[in-house]
Amino acid sequence: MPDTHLSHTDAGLAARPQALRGLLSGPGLSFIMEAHSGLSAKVVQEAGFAGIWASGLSMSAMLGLRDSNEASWTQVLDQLEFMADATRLPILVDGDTGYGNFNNVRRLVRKLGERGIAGVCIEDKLFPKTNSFIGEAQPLADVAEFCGRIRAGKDAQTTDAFCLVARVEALISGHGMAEALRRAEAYHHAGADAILIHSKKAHAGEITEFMGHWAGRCPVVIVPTMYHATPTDVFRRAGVSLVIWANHLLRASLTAMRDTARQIAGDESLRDVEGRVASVADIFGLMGNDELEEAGRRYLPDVVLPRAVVLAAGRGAGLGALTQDRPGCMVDVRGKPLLAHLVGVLNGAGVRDVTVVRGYCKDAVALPGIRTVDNDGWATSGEAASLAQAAGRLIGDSVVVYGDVMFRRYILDGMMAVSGDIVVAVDAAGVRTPHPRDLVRASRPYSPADMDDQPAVLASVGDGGTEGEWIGLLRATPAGSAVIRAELDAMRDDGTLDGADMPALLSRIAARHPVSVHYVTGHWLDVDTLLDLADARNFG
Ligand code: SPV
Ligand code: MG
Repeated sequence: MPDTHLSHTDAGLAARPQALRGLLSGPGLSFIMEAHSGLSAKVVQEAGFAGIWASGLSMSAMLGLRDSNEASWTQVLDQLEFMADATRLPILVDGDTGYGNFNNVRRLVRKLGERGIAGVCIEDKLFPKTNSFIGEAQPLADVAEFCGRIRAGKDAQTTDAFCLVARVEALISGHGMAEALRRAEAYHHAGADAILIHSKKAHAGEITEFMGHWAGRCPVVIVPTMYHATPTDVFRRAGVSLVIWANHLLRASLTAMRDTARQIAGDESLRDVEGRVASVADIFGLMGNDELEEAGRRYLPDVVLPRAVVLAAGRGAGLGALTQDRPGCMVDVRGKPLLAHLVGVLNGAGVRDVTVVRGYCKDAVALPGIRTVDNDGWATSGEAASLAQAAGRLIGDSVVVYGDVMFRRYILDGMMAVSGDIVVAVDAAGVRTPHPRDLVRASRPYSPADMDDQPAVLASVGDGGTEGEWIGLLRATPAGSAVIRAELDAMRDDGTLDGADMPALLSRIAARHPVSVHYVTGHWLDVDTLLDLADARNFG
């Protein structure tokens, strides 16, 4: 199981609060790192931190908001849920003031518990809060009232180990050390599990002084954002329990995002950025795509998605000089190879696994997302031999298509709906000069009233039939694919494979096994000649 779901058993929900409690009250100094999203939470875990600070400042900024309770507390809860799902780490939430009075705090604590959040820190200020580093002398909460918030929170916790940290703002607000200690003492007595003593001085003097007076009454948490130059050993020697690195992933990502955005805006290119940014493979890895694939193998039915074999070994000599250094399937049609259009239509119809049989100028046949097999004997063999090279891909639901055709996707969608193990698309319109070799003889002609509930049956291809022209496209069920493979084997055995084209193969199959005819009327073309190519360029 990845870190994507916490167990909702009582033990599962208690594990993370227990881990945070261990960081607060264990021996020595511990560290937790800010996160503000599922992604940043994963980064914190990957770096080896033992816990997460769900920073109010960072979570607000992540939403494009100010750290002034502009995000509602349920919106914060949603962010926390993503973070908790993304990691195994205990999360200490920056709960600001608790979003109101004692009543808001106890509701917050209950909801945090339900989401497996380990603890909350509430600060002794007033709702709506202002970030501690803005302005001077922010008003503080009344001590007794704030103690009520602490008691209500502790009474509402759903697991014993849940941690409530009380944050003392007296030093930041200019009320001095005595007031800070008075408040810390009161909050400790009200049931706080730890005190967060906050300071905005550029040195740690206030912190070490506080620690001296406090003398280990309960664990102390600090946020050294402003006194960042202080050596960590100073905190260790002073007896601090937990250091929060409060906002550094947000700030680091802001710098990186700005640099990258400016560079791309200026260059109008990705050239100098690629390699400096995380790869998409990195993102897939961090999000646990492997686990999803593995789970798919466990839970999805064993479905083999439809595959296609594209027969593209011939030169396409009718295109003249255009095929001097590439086969016809790679000739440009409106800015991309003819084959790319064909693969796009196949993909659009849900056929993602496309194998292209190459022959003439095979190295020129390269497109993202296709597999290739080679018919190196393409010059002396025919289409059946090419298909035989790809017989290993002809399993399950499959499509076989010539590499020089273009057709509207609805034709393939329509073929998928026709019953029969093997279905061929036949153009009945006769609007163009048909290739004699592809002429179809069928059990009945096309009728405009044809509703396809009784498909015509193929008799033969290429012996002068008048029912239409095979457009170079067939589809087969798993059983149909097996029939085609068996026929290819039989042809190899009887020595006819190398000399056979697809019409010969189809005629042989039709003599033994019903092949359904799906009639179409136009909306496809093949590119044999320069005239065809001109048509293809208008085939929008
Ligand atoms: C936060 O990270 O939102 C904090 C810490 O509250 S600080 O901004 O340093 O006050
Ligand atoms: Mg905050």
